[in-house]
Amino acid sequence: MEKTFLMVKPDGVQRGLIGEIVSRFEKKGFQLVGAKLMMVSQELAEKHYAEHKEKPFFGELVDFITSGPVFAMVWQGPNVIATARQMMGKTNPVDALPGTIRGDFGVSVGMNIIHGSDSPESAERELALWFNDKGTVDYEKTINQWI
Ligand code: DAT
Ligand code: MG
Repeated sequence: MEKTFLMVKPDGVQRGLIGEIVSRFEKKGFQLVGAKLMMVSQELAEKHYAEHKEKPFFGELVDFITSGPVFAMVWQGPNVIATARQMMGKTNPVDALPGTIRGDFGVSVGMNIIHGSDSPESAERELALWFNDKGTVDYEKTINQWI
């Protein structure tokens, strides 16, 4: 079953949006298989955002993601990678539609509340980086036959 890496960023944690965000993915029909509240090291932040190393905002990005606890999660379900990206909304909240997480709760591109893997390749890379095959639980939910 497809898995993706989702993370409530420090702004989302500070604003008390963990429950709201978890709830949206649960209600959609996806299954939570791993989660942890954690501080992000400089090293992990730089690896996570390696694709943006040359961008002018790289320093700000790393400073922001290490500035407070994040809530890192593994979610599972059919097409969860692409669907979670739709539910998050566009990167810049000004472009994110109402009804999406960024569209409903964000106003600035830096503090846009949530991260989600953008492809199967990044999901695989990010899950290995953040969960390293540890801290996830394989379990059956009987409700899945109705989803
Ligand atoms: P996404 O988080 O939607 O996958 P991304 O991978 O292009 O977007 O960028 C990673 C994060 O970097 C993004 O969530 C917010 C920040 N960011 C992107 N573009 C930016 C910009 N032009 N100025 C400042 N921060 C930016
Ligand atoms: Mg991205």
